[in-house]
Amino acid sequence: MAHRFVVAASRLPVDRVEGPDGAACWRPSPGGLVSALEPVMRESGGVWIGWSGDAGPAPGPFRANGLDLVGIGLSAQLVRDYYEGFCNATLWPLYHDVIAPPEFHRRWWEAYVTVNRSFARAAVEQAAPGATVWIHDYQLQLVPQFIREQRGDLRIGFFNHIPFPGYEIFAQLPWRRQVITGLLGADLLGFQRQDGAANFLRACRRAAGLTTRGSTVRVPPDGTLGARDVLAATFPISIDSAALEQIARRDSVRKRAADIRLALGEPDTVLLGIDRLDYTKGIPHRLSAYGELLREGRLGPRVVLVQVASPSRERVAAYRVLRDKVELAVSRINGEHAEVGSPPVHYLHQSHPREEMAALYLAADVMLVTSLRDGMNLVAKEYVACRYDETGALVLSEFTGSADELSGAFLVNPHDIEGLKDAIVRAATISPAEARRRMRLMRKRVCEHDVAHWARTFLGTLTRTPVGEAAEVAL
Ligand code: GDG
Repeated sequence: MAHRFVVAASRLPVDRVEGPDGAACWRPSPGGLVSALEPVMRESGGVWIGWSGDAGPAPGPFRANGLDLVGIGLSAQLVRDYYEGFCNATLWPLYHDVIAPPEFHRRWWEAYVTVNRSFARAAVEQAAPGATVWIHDYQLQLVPQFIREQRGDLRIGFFNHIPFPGYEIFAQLPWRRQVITGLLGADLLGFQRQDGAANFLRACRRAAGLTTRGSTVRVPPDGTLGARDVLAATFPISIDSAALEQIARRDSVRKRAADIRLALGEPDTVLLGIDRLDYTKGIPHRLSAYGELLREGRLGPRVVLVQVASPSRERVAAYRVLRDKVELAVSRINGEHAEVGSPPVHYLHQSHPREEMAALYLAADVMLVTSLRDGMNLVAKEYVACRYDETGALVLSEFTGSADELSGAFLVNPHDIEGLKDAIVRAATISPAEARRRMRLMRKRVCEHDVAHWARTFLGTLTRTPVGEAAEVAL
């Protein structure tokens, strides 16, 4: 099949579920990325290459939810070595400033190369002459090179959803040079923040001895990639703000938000945290600050924290350790401060439908985002999108990409527990006029710079990047 637009992302935009007759079928797993790329996929006859999330053979090319999809199969061994190992226990901690110690195993690296080759093979098979290929995230950093070596005619873009670390940290990676070469197969490399792009350019100079000029890396003619210029630039990702606001405005969702407050015992202040249960999100820091505030009585007696911690990467050791740590901290706070029927922390280790998430955002007076490192953090933007009545306050870590854009937030260094406590108190006691002023600022940004704007800007830049006879993607 020849497609003019090819997306390669670690996961397919669908989940395999069991149908009523017991047969496997596919259910859309709606996410920001698929809603951003769907219009381009439809207009340009695009295809999405990804892994289903289960060990086993590839499902083969199929259509689901109106999209052409190609599955990549991973054996149980590759799931362990590539996904749980190199992606989640090497690259993820390394790229998040070694909050957890990264592990380096040669077997995991070999699995990473193998899986990246499978993705590249599928992309080469699917791409029409001159097609545009957009590769996503740290799981697929070698795919640009593996495609480029076979197809000089394609226009290749890569977007890194997580931070790209400073060179002192990146330099620990035994395969740093191979990763740089892998990425340099692309014509355009997109990063969430300026420091990500700058860190990458520095890594090109230091790890690979290449020359950079401004935002451009010069790839020399002696390698397998041919002499080319590669552009590294910043494209902060966003959300489908209008669609989420529409959900938040539904009567059923507003009613559910009111019911949540009622179920919480109609407190004066509802604080909310929503995160994948991940050590990058700073959940223990948030709980420490909240526990101390309760002890000091600075938030008054009628306050609750709802902490949604959606299950994530449960087979990776560091995530099991974090879960125990968080659950111990929650029990300690509740043990010290609860009265019968009214715990000060409501902890939900569960995933929720989108409508319930919107209701939670509506029910919260203060949203807490305390990541220690986060490429963007979409939760912060989702909270803002839901607050169409311009109420509510956001406490936001300065170590998120969102902090560059959401100037109406109370910015915090989550390691500074005193500073974090002060910010929570200020956010919880904000005047309605001040809250409106801050929220209006943030809403303007999130509404104008939505995920469609992100995709348009990236693809617009990619199609203007000179490359042989490449075709234009319909935007
Ligand atoms: C990576 C980068 C970057 C969470 N729990 C539930 C649920 N979610 C949704 C949220 C939000 C998404 O998951 C999480 O996005 P984040 O941006 O907060 O974080 P990561 O998962 O770490 O994402 C990050 C992002 O990629 C995009 O480039 O911003 O920095 O780490 O949309 O709403 N959704 C539902 N139920 C849940 O229980 N429905």
